[in-house]
Formats: sequence, C-alpha cells, structure tokens
Amino acid sequence: MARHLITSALPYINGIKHLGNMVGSMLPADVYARYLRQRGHDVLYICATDEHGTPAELAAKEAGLPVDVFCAQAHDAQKAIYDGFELSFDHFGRSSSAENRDVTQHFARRLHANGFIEERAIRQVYSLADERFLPDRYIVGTCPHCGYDKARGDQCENCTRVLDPTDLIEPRSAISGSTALEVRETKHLFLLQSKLAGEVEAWIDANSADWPTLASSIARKWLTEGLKDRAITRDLDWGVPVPADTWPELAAEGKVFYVWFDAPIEYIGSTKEWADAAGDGETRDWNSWWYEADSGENAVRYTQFMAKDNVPFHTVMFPATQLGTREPWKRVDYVKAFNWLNYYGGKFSTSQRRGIFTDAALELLPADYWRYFLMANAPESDDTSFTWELFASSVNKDLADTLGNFVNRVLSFSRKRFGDEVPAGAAAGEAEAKLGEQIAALLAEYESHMDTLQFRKGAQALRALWSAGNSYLEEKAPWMEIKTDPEGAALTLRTAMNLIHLYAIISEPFIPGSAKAMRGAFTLPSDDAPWVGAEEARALASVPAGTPFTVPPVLFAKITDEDLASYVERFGGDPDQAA
Ligand code: B3M
Ligand code: ZN
Repeated sequence: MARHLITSALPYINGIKHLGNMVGSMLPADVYARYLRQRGHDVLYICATDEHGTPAELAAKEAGLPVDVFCAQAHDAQKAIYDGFELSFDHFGRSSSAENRDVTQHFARRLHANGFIEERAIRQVYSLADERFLPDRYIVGTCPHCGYDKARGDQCENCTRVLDPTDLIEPRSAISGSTALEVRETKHLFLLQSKLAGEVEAWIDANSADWPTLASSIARKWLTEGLKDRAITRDLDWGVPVPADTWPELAAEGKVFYVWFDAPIEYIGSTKEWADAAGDGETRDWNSWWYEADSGENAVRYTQFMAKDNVPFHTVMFPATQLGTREPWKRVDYVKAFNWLNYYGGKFSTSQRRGIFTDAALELLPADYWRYFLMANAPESDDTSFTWELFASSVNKDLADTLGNFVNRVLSFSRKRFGDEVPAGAAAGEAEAKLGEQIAALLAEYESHMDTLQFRKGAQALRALWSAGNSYLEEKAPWMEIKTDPEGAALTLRTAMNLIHLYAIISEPFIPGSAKAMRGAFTLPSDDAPWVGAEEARALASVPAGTPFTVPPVLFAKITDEDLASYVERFGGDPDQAA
C-alpha cells in the first residue's frame, strides 16, 4: 500500500466547463484515483476552483454580482456538475479560501527571505478607455511566433508559448477593444526565476524520465527558451493580497498576487481546507501529504493531471516556486498531460460556446456514457475529435451491446428458467477453464495499463474483458443448451453471472454508476471485495450457487438514429467530417 496524492488542474471559476476540459484533467484523475483506491492504496484526490484573476472579475461584472458572491455561486454550480459526473474528490476547494491566502503569503515571504523576490518598477499597459491597468490576459493581439491573431498577453493558446503583452503585434484591450493604450510606471513583485533555472533543470533531468513525452518535451522547450523573471503581482481588487508585514507599500496600494502564482499553491491550500473540514474525532493531516513527503513513512507519490497548455506552469514555474522556498515541499512525481479533444476537428470553445458543455451533457445522458466515451477516446498521444456519430457508435456497441446486453440477457434468462437465485448446475468444465485463463490474462493487461496511466489502452482491455464474456455465451448458447442439458445451461449462466460480478468491480473506475447497479444485482452475505485477484478471476466463483439476484433496469439505452439527428441539430456538428 502506498500513499498517492492526485491533483487535477483547477478549473477556472468563470463559466461551465466543456467536455474537452473534463477529459483533459478531472475525469482521468478520477478514474486513476478510483482505481488506486480499489487496489488498496491510500489516495488523496484534490481539486478546486481557480477563482482569482481578471476572468473572474469580468464574469462577475457581466453577471452584475460582487465578485465574491459570483465566485461562491459559480463554485457551487461547478461542484454540482462534478458530483453529477461522480468525480470522487476528497476535497474540491476554492483558491479564494483563507487557507490558500495563508499558504500563498507564506510562500511569498519565504521566497523573499531567500532572495528570489524583488520589487521592480515596471512600465505597464494602461487603457485610457477602460481607465485601468490591463492585466496580461486582457491585452490581445497577434502572436509573434505563430501569427495567431487572438493571442493573449500571457500565453498564445495556439502555439502554447508564454508571452509578455509587449510581445504582441497590434495590441488592443480585450475589455473594450480599444487600441488607446499607454504605458505607465507602477511597482510590482518579481519572482527571480532566472536564479532558479539551473535547479529546475536539474530537477527535471532527474525526475522526468518516465513522464509522457508530451509533458517532458513541453518542459524542455520552456527551459530552452530560458526561464525569465516574472511579475507575480497585479493591480486588481480580487486576489490574495500582498502581505503588509513584508511589503507595506505595495499592500497599501492594494496589489494582489497574480492568479498563476496562487493557483498551483491551492493544491496545498485545498489540502489544508480538506484537513480543516475534518469532523469531530477525525484527524486529517494535510502536512504529511505535502511536507517532507519524499521518503520515510510519509512517502507520497504525487501525480498531476492537466491539458498541455498548463504544462509549463506545472513543470517549471510551480517547481521553481517550491524550490525557492527552501522548504521540503512535495514536488510532482508524474505529470499526466493531455492533448486537445476537438469537436468535429475544430476547437471546443468556452467563449464561442462551441461544443458540448458538462451541464448540457448530463441533461442529455447519464454520466457513465460520457465517462466511458471520453476515456476510451482520451487525447493521450494525439488530439482526438468528438463527433456525435463516433459517440453514438461507441455507446451502442461497447456499452449497450457488449456490456449492457450481456448483463440483462444473462440475468433475465436465468430468472425465467431457474428463478431468483444463481443456479448450481454442472461442475465447471473445459470451456470455463479456458475462459478463466483468458479473463486472468486480460485482467493482468488491464492492470498494467492502468498502473502506467494509459487510459485508452485500459479502456480497450476492459472492452476485451466484456467481449470475452459475450464470446463464451455465444459459444455455450445456454438458450439452446437448456433444451438438451439444463445442468450445463445452469453452469453457463452461473459462470456468466460471475463475470457480471467481476465486471462490476473492474469497470468501476470508468463507469461507477453502472458498476454499482451490476454489483447490487447480487445479494451476497458480504460483498466488499475491492478488486479481483488473478486466482479469483480464473475460478469465476465469487458468486456461489444459491445467491439471490435481481434483474436491474436496462443499463445502457441505445442512441437511436433520431436521437443522433436531434443531437447534431441541437449542438451543431459536421456530418461530412464525421469519422
Ligand atoms: N485554471 C487554467 C485552466 O483552467 C488554470 C489551471 C490552474 S491549475 C493550478 O486551463
Ligand atoms: Zn502563437
């Protein structure tokens, strides 16, 4: 048993997230967390809403609400959706929490004490039309590297390069569109990343060998471009205030930390929130997950999940921040990065409301349909595309035909012929021995993909396990067998019911709701088996004859041609491009 800390990139507070956001961070983290818990590990899965920065300010303004009220509401709205997707966070916090303020200010003080923060007067873009300094995100223009014309002042969405607003060609205000921008002088805190570059590089050299290429190559690219000192404060009303004990003047001016400074720290802040939320008599030790957790009895393996545009901040900037404190904060061990999930070959876009949003998805179909499809098509080695056609065919084939049909067919047929208990029938024979071998081998394959966080391959192995049951059933054909050999038919059904129970356990990380329904079909004296061992898989005898069972409602409804047409009509799509 090991201790596993898992975090998924913090979703921004403004707006409901789309399926691309879901598959690039929270969902795979949840699948992994569930799997590790089932394998008996001590898991802490932490996430939160990322609530600071200009996007939050602006969204609140649009909603006509004070920013704190807006954030509280938006946090609850996102949380409700994630509950609907059955994301099993140990804590889903808020980066605007008092806990995060404390940890963030602590980090800043330590960095300052160690000579890694410096106060500098800078010249910053001021918008005459908007009567305010414009934070980097609120200056847009053309990317000098790739020519993308909607690049933001902090990063180009298209080529993922990190930018300075002054790099932009033809800059304008993202608030008003005004080009009446002038440069004024103001004081800010700078994180002297250049001083930490060597250490960060050495750390990446020593730790990134097993990261997916996507993560390590982005980290390297960033290092090659050179680690520049970066302003970590902003002129905003909303954010973690600069601590007055260390920087009285800046604090008096109302400066707050830049959102990307306090957001990764919220992984720690949220863990503290989790600890502070402990009930009476319960002890939750946040510190042991983060502090001196590299070896010894606290030893933690820390895995982060994120989309590729977040990789530089997690592999370079946050580690630099941690290293600069000169305190033993736990750093990431494994960075699971994802490419983009596209919508018919184009981008999902929050601002343009293109694609499918998580709230709409849940109104349409239960979470398991989405969870399974997204993970089976996760953009691991490349960008992948969502199309309704692909979604419908994968739901119909894999979930409805292969798994759901197997479950309902076996249970209803057995009930019709043998009643409400698992029938005894003949002793297991050659076909069952062969099946057992096959299941044990496929299970080992499934485990090895899950252990190495290869989720598409994991889903493939899971599908193969479901198919093996179907092949066995087709081969034995109990509906024929029953006419000549009722004992043999009973054996087939008992074996198939054992497969259902096994599927319930091993499918849980991907489709927890349906897994629960499958497991709940059987009334076993004690049924708390967290996972299936190889011997058990081979024996297929965990559900003995005489076990009462019920037939659950159809697990997965098929998506009909009419459904498909109505989804495409409602959400838009491009059947010409469909796979
Ligand atoms: N909120 C960016 C994003 O949602 C940002 C992630 C923060 S992780 C510390 O893509
Ligand atoms: Zn670019």
